[in-house]
Amino acid sequence: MKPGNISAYLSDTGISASLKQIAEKVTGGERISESDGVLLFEKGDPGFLGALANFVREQKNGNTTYFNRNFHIEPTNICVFSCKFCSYSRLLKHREEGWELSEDQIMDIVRSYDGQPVTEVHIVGGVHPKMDLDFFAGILKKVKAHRPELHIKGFTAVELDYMFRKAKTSIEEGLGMLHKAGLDSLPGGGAEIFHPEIRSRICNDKCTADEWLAIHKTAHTLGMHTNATMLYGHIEKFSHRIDHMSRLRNLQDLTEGFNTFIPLKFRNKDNEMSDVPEASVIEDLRNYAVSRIFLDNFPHIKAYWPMIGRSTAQISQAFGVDDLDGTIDDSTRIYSMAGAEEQNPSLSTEELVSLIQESGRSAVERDTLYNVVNNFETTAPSTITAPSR
Ligand code: V47
Ligand code: SF4
Repeated sequence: MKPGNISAYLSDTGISASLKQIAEKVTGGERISESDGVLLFEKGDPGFLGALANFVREQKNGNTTYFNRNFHIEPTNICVFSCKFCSYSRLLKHREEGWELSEDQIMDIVRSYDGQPVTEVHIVGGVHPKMDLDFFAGILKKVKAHRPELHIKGFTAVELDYMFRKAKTSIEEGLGMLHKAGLDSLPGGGAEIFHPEIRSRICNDKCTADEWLAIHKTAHTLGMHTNATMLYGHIEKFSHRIDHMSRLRNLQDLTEGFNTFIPLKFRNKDNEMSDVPEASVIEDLRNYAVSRIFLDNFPHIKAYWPMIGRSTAQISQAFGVDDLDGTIDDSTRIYSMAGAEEQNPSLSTEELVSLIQESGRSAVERDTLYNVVNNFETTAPSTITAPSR
């Protein structure tokens, strides 16, 4: 499915003057303001937002949708923090359901992918009081010694902030040490919603927005690429989402170190925010679209398919998304435990390629830094284009 053409909207007299002005800015290559971003959320219907986001997407990434072959390691779900949206952390409650992997167990997981054409391992988990900087530096060295070409994307800024404080080291020193040990890039987790009005209510005890941003800025300075996430669809307002993206856009202007923005849909199963209803699929799509339009300096927007499910992942490609993450196994328990769409997320490369091609896009396998690993020719019989207005 492809959205309608934005020029049809621009010549349509039925559309509000303010939305038309924003569309003209975007098609003219001009950056939109924070108030424009809020207005898009408030007034933009899905068809209009999809058409405008698709214009940006195709300018940046053409018809390509990327994926990669990766696997996940979650060293522990024991966590010293108590984010209200988290269904995963087990420190105070249900400690018996917690897991803590030893170095050997982690290396067993790495070895279990020997001979498989994976290019990346994503290491992320809870913040365990005893898994410290030295423990993780040792693991990074072992993984690199075992499989030097495997890209290690690991540790959210929240995990790193805690590790560095415990080790009484600066961000520069701590990150420098992990980078030297084998850490190649940082995932985007822990960002949640930066604005203190919301952050104080959903994750009061972990690192602040400024601390999160400082860690990513330092990583960029060290030459590492990173991602950024936003946990949306709970108690935040549209203005908080735009504030979040604006802080990221400002840092990206300085460093150009972010690769990908990943909106993460809040799931409400078994957590302290279970009374908060989840966003609709339409809202998910509108959110992808506004992210693509607002973050004009982010190369990629990723839909994390295990969270939103395969169908929404397909449609998201018409709303600004150009990356569907990886062909991964069922090891990402942070989502399945929160009620994600895919309870056993596993897609073969062939399945992911067809999922992309059925959407009328060209599937490209990438490595973590978006170098092309494999280009799959489009074999989809037809592209279904939504009728122009
Ligand atoms: O920061 C926790 C989220 C994140 C819930 O960089 C929840 O490629 C929804 O960092 N509902 C960690 N989300 C995951 C992460 C990530 C994921 C995919 C790709 C990348 C990347 C990074 O998981 C946390 C938090 O925002 N999360 N609980 C929940 N109930
Ligand atoms: Fe810990 Fe992360 Fe869960 Fe927060 S979201 S409680 S930091 S595991």
